[in-house]
Amino acid sequence: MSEQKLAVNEYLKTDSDYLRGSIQQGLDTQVTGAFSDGDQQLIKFHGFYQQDDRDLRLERKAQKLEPLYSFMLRARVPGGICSPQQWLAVDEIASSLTSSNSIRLTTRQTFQYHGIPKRNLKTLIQGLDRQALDSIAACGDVNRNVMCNPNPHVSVLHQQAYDWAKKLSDELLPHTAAYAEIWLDKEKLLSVEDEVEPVYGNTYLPRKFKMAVAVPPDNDVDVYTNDLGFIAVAEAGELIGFNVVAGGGMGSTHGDVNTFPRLADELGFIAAQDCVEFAKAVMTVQRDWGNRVDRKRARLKYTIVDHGLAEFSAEVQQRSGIQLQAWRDVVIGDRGDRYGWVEGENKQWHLTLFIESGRVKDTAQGMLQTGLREIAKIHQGDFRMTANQNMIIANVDAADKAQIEQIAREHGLLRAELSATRGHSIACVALPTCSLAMAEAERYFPHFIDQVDALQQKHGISEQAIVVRITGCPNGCARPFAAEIGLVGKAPGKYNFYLGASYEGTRLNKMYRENVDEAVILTELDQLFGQYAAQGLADETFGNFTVRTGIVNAVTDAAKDFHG
Ligand code: SRM
Ligand code: SF4
Repeated sequence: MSEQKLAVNEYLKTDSDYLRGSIQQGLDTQVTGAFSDGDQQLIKFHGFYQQDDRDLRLERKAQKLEPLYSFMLRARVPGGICSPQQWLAVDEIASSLTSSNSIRLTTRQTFQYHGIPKRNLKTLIQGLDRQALDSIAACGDVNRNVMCNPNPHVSVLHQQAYDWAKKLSDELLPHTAAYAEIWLDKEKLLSVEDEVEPVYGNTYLPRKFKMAVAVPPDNDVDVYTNDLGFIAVAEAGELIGFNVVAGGGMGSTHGDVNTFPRLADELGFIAAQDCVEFAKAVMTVQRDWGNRVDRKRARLKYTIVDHGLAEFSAEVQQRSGIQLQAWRDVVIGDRGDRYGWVEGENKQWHLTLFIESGRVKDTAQGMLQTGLREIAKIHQGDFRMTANQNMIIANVDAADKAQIEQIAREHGLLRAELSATRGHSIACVALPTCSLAMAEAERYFPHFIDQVDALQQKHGISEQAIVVRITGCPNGCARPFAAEIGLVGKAPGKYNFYLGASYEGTRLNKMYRENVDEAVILTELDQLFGQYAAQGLADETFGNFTVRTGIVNAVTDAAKDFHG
């Protein structure tokens, strides 16, 4: 059998001297705001992407100018927790070193900066480093930011789950000193021969790898959409172990039946102290078995589909020496955040703020960036970013509640009119920064949700939260294939329209209408909401209703069913 040629990125990784490439030379080059093509792949491992403002592309081209290159940098913040002091620094960096003047909370509990000129990258990374923050492995073919339920009202269990999420993140970091050398001016201490990557090797993983820790009944982290998920199992309020799921992912390509979103398979239960070794074994199986020829088929979900779950599971157990036990009963509930104040077991108070599409910015609608800054100046607890792009002001003393609430209110951080559906819905970044966007998402979200809210009101179903998710393309950054109503960008103003995922995130949706515009979507929703109001069963969610009544069929096997 003839050897298949590996994907270009595989050669780039092998030849990169453990992720150094010619990034330093690219940084020193003043004639262009860009990095070389090869380095554009390697900088992702350092946490940033080269972008250009797509709103300005044509104008720049007409003026015969190079695209206005800038960089998007994503920090690595396991479980989304940072201190007020860190937040103040994050905020100051956004104002002084980026042209977007904003901070973007992401669907994986961290933050991004947009519009960083090349000349500011090093200062920015050093600014983060001074606050013990970094961006290594926030992107690239490695284990990404590890998510963990941030709701601190179940403090003991949450803390235990978070501790493991943090450990998973720390233990699975790349070992290369490239980040420290290039960005933090650390001496090159090791020769390349000495610099080993015990888990990754010099070819790293075939593709990105994502992990999440869920604390039931909350499923805010959308655990089944991850490559590897740990669902906390507790006894008497203490963590005893995890149900493990593997092989989830959202990314797909329109019309390409070899690619599809998939929810993770349930593997079984392991003791809490085994989770790191188990994760390492899953990652090394993916490292060795994953597809290094076709990057579109390189995620763990395809490795599991191609080898079969039994073979995969046996290999992981054999490599780790950890025997999977029977799956424990857990109830998976809600994916939304709890807005407003909640008192924790620790007698501290926690305030969850809705941040539309995670965009922390001062606008005519609200001075969100200033508001969070003012809170950070007086807050004694911590900040927690959620997987729904929101922010929790956590661990507030009862005595400080009133002042924090007043600042939040004065700056538009507390929305009186927040509907149940808006509070459960998210959108990806898309235009103008995302080079892969085919349609608007973040900028379209407020208007679209206004229309959905109006239709829900019309049919008297406003109390029912419906999980709506919009993305500008089928890569699925806002996990749209796990939404009760999913819009996935196809072309400007046109979306594939999906229905039928479960409210809890345990069932994928299915395409209902292809390549349709807003008028069609709203006409359909008007009818569907009418049917739901008239025929929905007590406590029946909208997603379940669309499947029960046959409006869409449930997806039972993503590989076969998704493209319908
Ligand atoms: Fe994503 C690529 C933004 C979560 C699947 N994602 C991108 C890029 C970097 C575009 C690019 O490659 O040039 C986007 C940058 C836009 C911008 O201008 O900021 C981007 N992804 C995001 C964020 C910021 C969306 C958001 O609105 O919050 C999320 C950052 C998460 C983080 O903090 O790490 C984000 N991306 C996700 C998720 C959701 C999740 O992980 O829970 C997914 C689906 C789950 C999955 O991985 O399958 C996701 N992003 C992708 C993919 C498809 C991967 C695939 O397997 O096919 C791409 C494209 C790629 O990797 O080639 C992508
Ligand atoms: Fe960009 Fe597509 Fe991800 Fe949206 S889903 S941020 S358009 S890659």
